[in-house]
Amino acid sequence: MSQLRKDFLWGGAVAAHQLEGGWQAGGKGVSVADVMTAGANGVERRITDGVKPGENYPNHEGIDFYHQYKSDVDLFAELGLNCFRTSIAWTRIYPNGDEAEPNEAGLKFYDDLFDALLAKGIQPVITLSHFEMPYHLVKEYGGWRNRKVIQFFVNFATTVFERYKDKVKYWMTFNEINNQAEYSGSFALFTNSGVKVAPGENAEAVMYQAAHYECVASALAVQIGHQINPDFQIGAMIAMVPLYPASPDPRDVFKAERAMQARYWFAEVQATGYYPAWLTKYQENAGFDLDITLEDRDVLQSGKVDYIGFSYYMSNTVHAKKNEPDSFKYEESVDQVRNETVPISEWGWQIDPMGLRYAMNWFTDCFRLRLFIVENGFGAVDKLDANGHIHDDYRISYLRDHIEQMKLAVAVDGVDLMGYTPWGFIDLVSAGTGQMSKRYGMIYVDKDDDGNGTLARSKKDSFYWFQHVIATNGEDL
Ligand code: P53
Repeated sequence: MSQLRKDFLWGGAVAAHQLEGGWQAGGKGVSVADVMTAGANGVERRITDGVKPGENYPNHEGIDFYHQYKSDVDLFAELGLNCFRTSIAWTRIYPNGDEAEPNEAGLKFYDDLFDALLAKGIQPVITLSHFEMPYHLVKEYGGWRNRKVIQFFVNFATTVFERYKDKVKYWMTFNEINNQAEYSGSFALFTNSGVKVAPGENAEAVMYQAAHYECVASALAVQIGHQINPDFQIGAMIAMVPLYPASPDPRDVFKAERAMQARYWFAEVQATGYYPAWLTKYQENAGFDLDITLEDRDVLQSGKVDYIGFSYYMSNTVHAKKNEPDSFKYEESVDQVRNETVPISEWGWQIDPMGLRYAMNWFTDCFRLRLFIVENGFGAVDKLDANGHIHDDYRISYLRDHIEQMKLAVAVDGVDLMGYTPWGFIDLVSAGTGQMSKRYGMIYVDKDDDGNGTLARSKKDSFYWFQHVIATNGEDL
């Protein structure tokens, strides 16, 4: 007897901008992902001021899923998936974001994709906003720092809820809405919120404002979605990176507590409808002038999410500074230290399978909601053997170790888990670096970091391994 539920959702996860390509096909508008160049390991992607000639924008072609989805869906079916997590590119539906009417060609694309999936018994699981908002909303409105963007998002959400109400049951509002807790760099604020911080501006205050509008927009979408179809399950989507104290020193322990609060209040607002007390106090003490109205607070209360979707790749460790302020303010870029008890990937991500069990327990303790692991995986360089095959035992062992911990959380700790969709199960463009060579896939895609390659698909060893895992409902790892 499997320890996992009979209707467990076994899938794979991707995002529109990282695999579709076709960046101008069918009237699609320019998204924030379309103005991000390719970086490298340790080299940040640049955000250009619009699309510039001569730059390498890896998302423009992605892996050409826009044109190849039919044969890809056949492969997904062969793998045995019963669900497929992707996002709807906002710019296919509303190319600029502020139009009155949606773009029919974009709507039709997702009709065709969802039909192809459903014909194979694969349910779509849809993220509304996954790092791909219309660039026009950045230029004209300043991204999510502007309250007007709430209405544009609600229009988009309403359009796709109505259109796909009989094809999609599982939704999420904002992908990894909490990445922007790291507000000191340009990446997370831009990908989450289409926000560029001007010189002299307080990035932290801007982040709290943008994230607040997103939480309001998310709550409105939850309300509207439930009116359109009461069977909809609409979740939050949180990047879960547990933060451990570097030592038993009470200052480190409290630092870790504050760090967890700072990274996960987004989940609290979406799950409970309330801002946590520490944050309201912190914002007050910092003197941030935030537009958070009483009406907004009502909206948050009436649009609570049905489940917590989350990604899990790694854990991190934090320590208190020598002169820690009373607030114990968490600064992601300076407060982390290397945890020597766990190994790291080539990209410096700390590999910690047990952290997944910890995270599942933590979420359950806090919110009493069902959980859905909607991303997990190992980014690694794959090498073809003489016959062109990839023997990715390192990926299999990463996934096996995490699934084992996931099963313990269910069987021993009683966590209510809906499903598991490993990230990038078909190779795609990395969000963080724009590389192809940081691969997560069980399906290999022949394309390199410079954009060369045939785009041909082939199965890695992990494909056959995961196929068997699904067939046994996770019993045989
Ligand atoms: P890449 C940072 C930390 C954890 C997850 O990431 C993250 C990020 C952003 O880089 O992003 C999620 O491609 C995200 C996906 C992304 C995936 O994790 O940088 O939801 O879009 O591709 C893996 O290796």
